[in-house]
Amino acid sequence: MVTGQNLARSQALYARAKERIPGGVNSPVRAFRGVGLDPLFMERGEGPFIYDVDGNRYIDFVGSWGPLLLGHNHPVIRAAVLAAAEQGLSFGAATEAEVRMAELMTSLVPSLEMVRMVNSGTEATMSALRAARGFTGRDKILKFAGCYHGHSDALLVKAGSGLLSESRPDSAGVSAACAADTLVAPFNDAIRVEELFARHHREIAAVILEPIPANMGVVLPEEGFLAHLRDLCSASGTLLIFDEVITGFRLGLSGAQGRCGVKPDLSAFGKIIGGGMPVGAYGGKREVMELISPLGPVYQAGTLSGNPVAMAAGLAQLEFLASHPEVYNTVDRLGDMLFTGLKDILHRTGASCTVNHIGSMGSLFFTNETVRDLESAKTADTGRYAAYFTYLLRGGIYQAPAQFEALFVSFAHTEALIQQTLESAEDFFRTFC
Ligand code: KE4
Repeated sequence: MVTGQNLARSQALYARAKERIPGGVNSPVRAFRGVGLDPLFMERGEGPFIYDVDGNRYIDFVGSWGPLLLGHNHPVIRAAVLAAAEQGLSFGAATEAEVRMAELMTSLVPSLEMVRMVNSGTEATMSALRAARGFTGRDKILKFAGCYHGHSDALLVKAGSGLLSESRPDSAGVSAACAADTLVAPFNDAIRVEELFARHHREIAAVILEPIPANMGVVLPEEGFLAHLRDLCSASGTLLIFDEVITGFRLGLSGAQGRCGVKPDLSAFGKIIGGGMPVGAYGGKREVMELISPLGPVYQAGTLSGNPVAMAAGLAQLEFLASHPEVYNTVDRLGDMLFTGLKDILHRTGASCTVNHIGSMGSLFFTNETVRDLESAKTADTGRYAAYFTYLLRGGIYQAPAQFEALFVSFAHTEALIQQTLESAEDFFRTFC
């Protein structure tokens, strides 16, 4: 239990970090600006727990933002990484592990005929878009407000995640010319999408979306929305790209596309396929992927793409999931216990919040509106979220330090830990709401 919270070493490290690293962090959302606190510096993870540099232990619902479906420091993943490292860290040459990863991913996801490894989700979505533009010969892309696809220029338009916690959905430094080819529609707004297709008929190379967004908080696609996008894209020669960096292999072995029954032309992956190491991937139809260099004219490359140690981590996690599919029953059941439990607490305490969830991921929004897109998500009271975050943190529960993110349950979490979290949440709502 964390009381009083000695944070001396985090504070000292933060003071040093701010001198040499922008904002003291290597990724904005880690700065805790979304909750008005100084960032914690973490030192160790074990199963469902993460430990800060002052020795405080937390039940971890961030899970490195999604990769750790099996929890921190899983013995199977650790052993695979150590064994791979014994052989060498990087060769800049093809290795067997990359072949096994490509064969495993394409065997699990029906829409994946070919796949290319990269080093991050940003690279995966950026490269998938380039493949779509190369395949169609078109320039425009259509994304959805509040979806976050990493920080490539064309996609930093009305983006989610850390940009929302900085209350600006666009980034400085993205040229007007670049942004001009990016069309934006509200998520779940099929009519607006139809209008954009009508106006830019056969100019749109790709529609890219998180099929189940998690970067404005978790938002669920309304009945028929994904299928309608599929039909619109098929009718106009536009490629449908699912960004499954979060949902891939979290919502099942064939991700959100398997759960929703809609087949994209290309998909982007990351997080879980790296087992905690830097890995991304993009892939899909063979006729598109065969345009990728060295086969075709769409260039894409990476010094550490398919890195053998990273492949070992990702393969260890994916092979474990493929041979233990019951993991999904467990994480979905624990996710349901957490998010349904939160809904019951809101009902009992009359707190004006709403919960969106699916499987082992979900979000608690401090608004009583139905959250179905970015505009409704932004009605959330981020100040009250910050108070909730801080209260639970003091109780030893670590959630996303920002309202517009997701909570992630792992295979390492237990019913007792979910119950402890629910009791802390109920204490908060009974005390402050
Ligand atoms: P990376 O480049 O951070 O590996 O992946 C970018 C990305 C792409 N697509 C989706 C759906 C994503 O969620 C992400 C990154 N997710 C954020 C958390 N929402 C990463 C955390 C961070 O930015 O530090």
